[in-house]
Amino acid sequence: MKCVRCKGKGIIYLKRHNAAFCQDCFLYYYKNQVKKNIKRHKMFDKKDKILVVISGGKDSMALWHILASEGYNVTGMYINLGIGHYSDKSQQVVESFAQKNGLELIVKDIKKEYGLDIYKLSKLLKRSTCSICGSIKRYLFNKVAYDGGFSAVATGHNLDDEAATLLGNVLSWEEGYLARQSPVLESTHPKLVKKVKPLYTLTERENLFYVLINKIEFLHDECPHAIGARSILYKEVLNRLEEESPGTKQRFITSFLEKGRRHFQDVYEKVELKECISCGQVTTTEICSFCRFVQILKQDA
Ligand code: Q46
Ligand code: ZN
Repeated sequence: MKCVRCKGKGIIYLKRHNAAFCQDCFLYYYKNQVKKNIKRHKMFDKKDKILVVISGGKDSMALWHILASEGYNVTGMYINLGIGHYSDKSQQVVESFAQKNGLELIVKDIKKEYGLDIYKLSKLLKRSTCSICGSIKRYLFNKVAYDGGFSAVATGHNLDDEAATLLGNVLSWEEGYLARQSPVLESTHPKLVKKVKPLYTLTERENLFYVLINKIEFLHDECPHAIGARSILYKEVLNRLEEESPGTKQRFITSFLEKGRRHFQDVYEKVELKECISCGQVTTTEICSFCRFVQILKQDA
């Protein structure tokens, strides 16, 4: 196996590109992909202040590392969601990386700061912990970014995540979600900050390789609530397709972005946005779900 770029010894083979790379050329390829994605979708530039959402897993750690090493103005944001050992361990990993590399980090603790408990809320509202958790995270990403004057919120979503989400949304024709699925979600309200996914063309395996080569510490464990999630089944199905027909995931995403997504555009634009009467953040209801969660738990105490 020879490296396609320098003809040295290849150490990683990327089936969908039918290409092998040595360590240095893999890093070159990886960096190039990220740079291209940022440029192609006009995500941000060096003058912009970027809030990078960090969970402590390989994808977000890779994103934080590459953006910082490429000289972007990045600040990490970690949310402690009160998920026992998983949250404590991931916070440690993230804080130690920030400290060792002299990177800015904002930490939010939903229990300590807002009295929120995703388990209590899930019981009281009869909703899954993931749906409660997702609402809280989305709210805080945007609020912290807006209050701090950031130009964009960057997340570590990879090609496997994006293809699995797309498959799930297509299977049930979730028009609203299909309209929102994009590597760049432009702001549609002055208080909504743009969302970007610079790693959307890179796979989980490539991100893992990147963190291993760069000796970046990361949390190997997944959130315990991710186990058994439907998205894992979709990933397995897509992996099977990818095995048989390399490039399936990338084609699925790129053709959707080029040809499919525009058909759902009006669904996205038609959503009526308001400002929460309690906190002023953007919502589709009178009071946003975050403020409702805080109220519900106060009443229950
Ligand atoms: S939503 Fe669900 Fe994640 Fe929250 S509870 Fe864990 S798995 S962290 S991406
Ligand atoms: Zn609110």
